[in-house]
Amino acid sequence: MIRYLLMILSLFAAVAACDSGGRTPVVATNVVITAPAPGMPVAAGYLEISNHSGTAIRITRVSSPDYESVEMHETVVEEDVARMRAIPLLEIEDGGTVVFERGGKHLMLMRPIGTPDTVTLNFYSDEILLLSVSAEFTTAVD
Ligand SMILES: [Cu+2]
Repeated sequence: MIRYLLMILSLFAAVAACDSGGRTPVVATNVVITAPAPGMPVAAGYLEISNHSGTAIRITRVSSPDYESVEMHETVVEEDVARMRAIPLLEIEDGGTVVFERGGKHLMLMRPIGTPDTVTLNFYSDEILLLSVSAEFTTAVD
């Protein structure tokens, strides 16, 4: 059995281009960052992103001050073989939610900078910061 302990230190959303009246335009929930396996320079991130901005948003880039590189990936099964594919651009319609989860879309965090125990993820639409999320690593226990 695998048990995941999650502690979200802080969770906040930056202001998107067309915020009106104090409603949070882009919201992240269920943020999970899995601790990397020993000796592996890669961690995975899962979360749900909901768009309440009043217009479609396009996530074009994800970055982190704690990792040299963050990519959006999707696991697809082709001829019974699971493969990962990079997602160059992710559009979320107004009112829509995109789910990053095990076996589906996920974030790959590559090459840690130092030894982070809290990870911040920044989601951009070109140069506009849509969402910033910070979470501790989960601890996976077999
Ligand atoms: Cu991947």
